[in-house]
Amino acid sequence: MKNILIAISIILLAACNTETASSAGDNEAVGDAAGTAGTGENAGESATGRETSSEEAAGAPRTEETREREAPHLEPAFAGQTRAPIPDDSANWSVETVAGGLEHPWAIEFLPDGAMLVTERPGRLRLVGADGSVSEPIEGVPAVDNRNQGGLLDVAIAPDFESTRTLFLSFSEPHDDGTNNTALARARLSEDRSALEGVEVIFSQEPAVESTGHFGSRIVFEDENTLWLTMGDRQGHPVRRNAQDPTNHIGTVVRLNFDGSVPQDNPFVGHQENRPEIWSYGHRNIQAAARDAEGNLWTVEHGPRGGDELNRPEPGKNYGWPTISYGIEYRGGDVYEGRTEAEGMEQPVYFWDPVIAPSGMDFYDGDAFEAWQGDLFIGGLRSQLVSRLVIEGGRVVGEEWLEIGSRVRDVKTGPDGAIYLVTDQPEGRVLRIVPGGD
Ligand SMILES: [Ca+2]
Repeated sequence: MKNILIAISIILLAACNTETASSAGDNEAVGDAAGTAGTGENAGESATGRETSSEEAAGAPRTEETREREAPHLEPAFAGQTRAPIPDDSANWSVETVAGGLEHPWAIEFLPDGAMLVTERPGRLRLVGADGSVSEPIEGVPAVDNRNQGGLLDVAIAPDFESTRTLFLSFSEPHDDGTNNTALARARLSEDRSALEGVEVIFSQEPAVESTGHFGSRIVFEDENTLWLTMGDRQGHPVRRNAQDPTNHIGTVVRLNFDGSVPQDNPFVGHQENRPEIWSYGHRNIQAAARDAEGNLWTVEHGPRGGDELNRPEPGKNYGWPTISYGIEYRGGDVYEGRTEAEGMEQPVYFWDPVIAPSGMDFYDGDAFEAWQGDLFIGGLRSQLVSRLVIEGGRVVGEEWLEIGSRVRDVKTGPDGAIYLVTDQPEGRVLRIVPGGD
């Protein structure tokens, strides 16, 4: 009997591991409910099939999302907070493959000459030429904990890269005791671009915990001196409760000087207990972030089932997770009390129910698509699309879906005006959205 139970346990564990391994990105969405395979990811994977809604027939504005909500009992706080109408103006586009053979690429960044740096989540950084050539791994990347959602994550070159060759990497920092945390490293790319020099870890999220999920993490430059790093809640109860406690870095955005020191105008500088690195808190898992033309930080985080959200994080503010949220738990049921509003907690600018599983975004400022100027393009994992948001006056007034057909992990406007993507696959690719087609 005991042997049978052990055998069953092993089979169940193997099943869970398969789920985890085959859906590394989507565990951002499904992983809270290890063991409820099928409720989240598989249902979501078929998300691109759309039907004409009865509302459309009745003359309501057309929206891209027409499926039933996961949490219809949670009412939006204001009109237009979800399911914005499809914009009248758009552009014809098609997708080209630029490069392939990349293992779970996580981030793409352009160098001044048009070559690309691409991270692979298992722990490699490569150069991809404009001609699609893929380099050997660049030497000197810090060791990463690449279990599940962890690994080498974002890459960003400093504003003064041309003179300093400075770049930043975010990653899952491993420790001997099995814990890990999101971390930020600064390094210099060697002149021949084959190695990193002077690698220095300038920030480590505290505390380190035993988890392989919800690391965030995107790097966004505010200006020539400061940057934001987005993080996650480290997945699961009770650790996620820390997102409501700004005396630690769980579920926060931090703002740092380029050497990792704290800018003295950060909101909690001088506070007795709160961490001075924190810019905003109460976030679940921010895998998409970008700066708009006015210099504001925008983020999109993986929410619970039916609760992905867009925020414009402001200094010192609380974005609510997990006390308030749209959506429900992946295993079903309300998140704690099922509240969407509370005193002192910010509403999302926009939310998606069902989720798109967001990862990577950019404001478009290229020359190739006149109709898309200033719009926000957000990559979707389970939704396998890029969501184009038209934003006016701090609100989303339009949403269009560009269906890609692969899990989109990062989005970046290229020097040629095309929108570049990387796909989250064992044989991941660099794609680009170009004008033309239908
Ligand atoms: Ca929130």
